[in-house]
Amino acid sequence: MEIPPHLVDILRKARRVAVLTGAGVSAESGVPTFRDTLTGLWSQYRPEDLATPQAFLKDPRKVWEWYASRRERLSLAQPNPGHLALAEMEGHLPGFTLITQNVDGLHWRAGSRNVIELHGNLARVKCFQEGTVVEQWLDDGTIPPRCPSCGGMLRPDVVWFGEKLPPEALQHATRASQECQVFFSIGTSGVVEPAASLPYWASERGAVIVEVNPEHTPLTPHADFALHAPAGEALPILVKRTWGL
Ligand code: BV8
Repeated sequence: MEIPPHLVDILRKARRVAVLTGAGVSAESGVPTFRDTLTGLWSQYRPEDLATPQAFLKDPRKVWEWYASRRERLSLAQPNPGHLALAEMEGHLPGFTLITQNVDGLHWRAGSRNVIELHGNLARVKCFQEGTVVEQWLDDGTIPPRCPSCGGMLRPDVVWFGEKLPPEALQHATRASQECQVFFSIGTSGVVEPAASLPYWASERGAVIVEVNPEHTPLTPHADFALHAPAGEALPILVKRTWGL
């Protein structure tokens, strides 16, 4: 996999870099991408039909069990070389912001620190009524489990379709996108808003846009560099070529 020498020069001079990741960066950790999360058991549903408050109210057990099965699968997953390369990149740059759409927590586990979780985190659970995060609850077999303080249903602490993103996270991500010199879009189909707009905010302010994705996406024509390779292959080579150790 060749890294354009011009990109290496740009990265070496960069002071502020922003990265947006999607499900593709976790694919090599065995976490199905969102579009194919619905293989097998869930293939008859569209993600948008399960990851919504309406779907949860209509069939709380089914939605809770979908997330429980994803949590289960995640417990077997490890950060892959793509996650690790991003954690290493952070250490080489004065300003580095990692904005993720993923809810799998793998960037944290890989050692990344300045992480913005735009869509929440699968490992956290909150009360559907109060919106407060709940650490412990009575596991009496009731599905979904109930909030210890108000008896309401518990739900995963993720942002569903039709729900607002955490305002401070979105603000922070937008600012990082507008202030960076280089913006990476890695492993995302660039469909889901408002995350999908972040690269355009960066490009509008003159940032160099780098896409890492084996497939073509709506962003590809707007990217200054498009690395058509898996993140777990391209990112370690990029980091080594730029800050070689
Ligand atoms: C909001 C958490 C407003 C839950 C997620 C137009 C029409 C209809 C609806 C809308 C619209 N415009 C905006 C909307 C609303 C909607 C939306 O964008 N819909 C889409 C479908 C059009 N957006 C929302 O609802 C957002 N909220 O807008 O609120 C509002 C305002 C005020 C008051 C109330 C409301 C909330 C969106 C967040 C939804 N939650 N996740 C959960 O995970 O269960 S989204 C979920 O799907 C992911 O988090 C992620 O964001 C998205 C999947 O996208 P990707 O990550 O890109 O994954 P995907 O599988 O698509 O692609 C993987 C890519 O990786 C591919 O390109 C593949 O080629 C590549 N790849 C594969 N292997 C590799 C690889 N790349 C590199 N290396 C590899 N090895």
